[in-house]
Amino acid sequence: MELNGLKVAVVGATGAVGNLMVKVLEERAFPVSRLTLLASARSIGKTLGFHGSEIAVEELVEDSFEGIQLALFSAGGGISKKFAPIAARAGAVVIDNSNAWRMDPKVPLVVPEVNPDAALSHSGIIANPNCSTIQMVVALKPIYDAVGIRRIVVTTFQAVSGTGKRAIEELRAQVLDVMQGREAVRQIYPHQIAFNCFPHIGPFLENGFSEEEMKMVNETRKVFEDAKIRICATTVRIPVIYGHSESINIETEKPVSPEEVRRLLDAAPGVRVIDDLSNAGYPVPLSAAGTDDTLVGRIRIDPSVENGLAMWVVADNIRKGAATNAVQIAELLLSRGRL
Ligand code: NAP
Ligand code: 3JN
Repeated sequence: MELNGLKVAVVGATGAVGNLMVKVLEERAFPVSRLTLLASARSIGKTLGFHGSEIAVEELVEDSFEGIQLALFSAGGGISKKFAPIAARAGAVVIDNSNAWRMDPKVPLVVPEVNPDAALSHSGIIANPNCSTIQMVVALKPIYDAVGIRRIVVTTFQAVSGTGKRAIEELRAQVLDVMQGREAVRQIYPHQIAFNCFPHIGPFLENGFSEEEMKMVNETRKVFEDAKIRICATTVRIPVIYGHSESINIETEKPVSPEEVRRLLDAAPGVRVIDDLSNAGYPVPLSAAGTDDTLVGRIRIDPSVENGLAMWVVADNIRKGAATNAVQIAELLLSRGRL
């Protein structure tokens, strides 16, 4: 296939996120002249469809990036740590979905609706934040800009697709096991996930928080360029396949009414307000799944603090939370003549 466009590689193309990256490149008609699909040796022999062609998956090796202009990575932090600099040295712009480079001061951490200009200062690698961070900052940035935010308390309700394709299979298999009276088999998670939930995402750290919780704290501070904003996160895994939900309480610098917040969010890029209580109108994972919007509802005063607001935010964790955000960064670079 020879089309006008860029030579693009997707690293981790056979995974939950990588697969969707290929789909999102196609859906958004991103200009691709040649697509290289990379994964482990286990995937040799597999193919993926792209614009009507079947493309063979290749094994990721050090020479994989010759001639590549854009490399989208989603094969985990270890692979990104080793191969993103190799791809960048070969001349590619890397957009990395892992935790490997997010907090490196030389690497921009970008959500196009929130801090697009940061992307322009890259030196070969740009990082995508964690999915839970992305949807939170998309929803909060318009409020942050209008009235300032001093403090955030967030509890997440995260879908199993955030853990990858094997976790999706684990939930499906456990649901069948339980419904058919068998014991649920656990392989990925520390507890049964079917008909259950647990406040445990990533390893626990010495401060008692999980790694996922501290990602939300540190990444939000970096994206907002605000080292002082106070944040407390609790991240919870729930038996949903696609769509992370977040209950968010904020303390703003200046007072703001729920009506004004609805108006600000209605005008914000990438945000859809669904807040119609009389018709059970609020976001749910099943309405976010398969879309690229960040859905916000249940916007109300939090009377427990001065200038308090509470809201409920839902997005498709592997679309806006990962694949779509990465492709949007590439589109942003292209539109600014930086790709
Ligand atoms: P997944 O479904 O388990 O897929 C993992 C992918 O990595 C597969 O394509 C796999 O290839 C590939 N891979 C594994 N080991 C490899 C190796 N040694 N060499 C080359 N490729 C290798 O996981 P996922 O859910 O797509 O997530 C992948 C990564 O994306 C995560 O580890 C995380 O860093 C990132 N992620 C980010 C977010 C976010 O919040 N922005 C959300 C989810 C995931 P095989 O099929 O050949 O094994
Ligand atoms: O669990 C989720 O819902 C999101 C998971 C993200 C994730 C999973 C494994 C490794 C990450 C991430 O994006 O932070 C990583 C990682 O790159 O460290």
